[in-house]
Amino acid sequence: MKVLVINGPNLNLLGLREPHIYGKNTYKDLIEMIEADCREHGDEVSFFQSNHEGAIVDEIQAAYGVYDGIVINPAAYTHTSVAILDALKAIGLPTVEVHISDIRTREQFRHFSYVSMAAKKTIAGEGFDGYLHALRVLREEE
Ligand code: CA2
Repeated sequence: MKVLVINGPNLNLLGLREPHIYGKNTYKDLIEMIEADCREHGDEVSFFQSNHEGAIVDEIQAAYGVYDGIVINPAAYTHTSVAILDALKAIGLPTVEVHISDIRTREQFRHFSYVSMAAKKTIAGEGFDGYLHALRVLREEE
């Protein structure tokens, strides 16, 4: 499987702030964990992180015909971005949404996700392991 892992705004700061919510491991640790898992399963993985909504839309559009699936943590854009939702719907690739924290038990404004309308599954509250869970869901699709 060829998979693209997209992370949205501020996730490059993982491990540097708010460890009580997002853990103490860094974005680099996250990538290394996913790379090791993909190596083990013979999957090809690419990563994209951006703080810019349009850049994420561009990356999703460019994924069409290149990848078999997408794992996305849209971060704050989860709760605001019809543009990311539309891009995911437009390309139609199997997509799994991941949140490190449990957005269902946090502030009310985090309970709603636009992106979930384009995702075959939403995984929340499993920490970094949620990304590995998402990869398992995509593999089941194959
Ligand atoms: O739980 C998640 O993964 C979120 O997608 C993270 C977003 C938040 O807006 C969503 O509601 C839930 C925030 C990412 C910010 O990441 C930081 C990492 C370290 C320090 C500060 C922020």
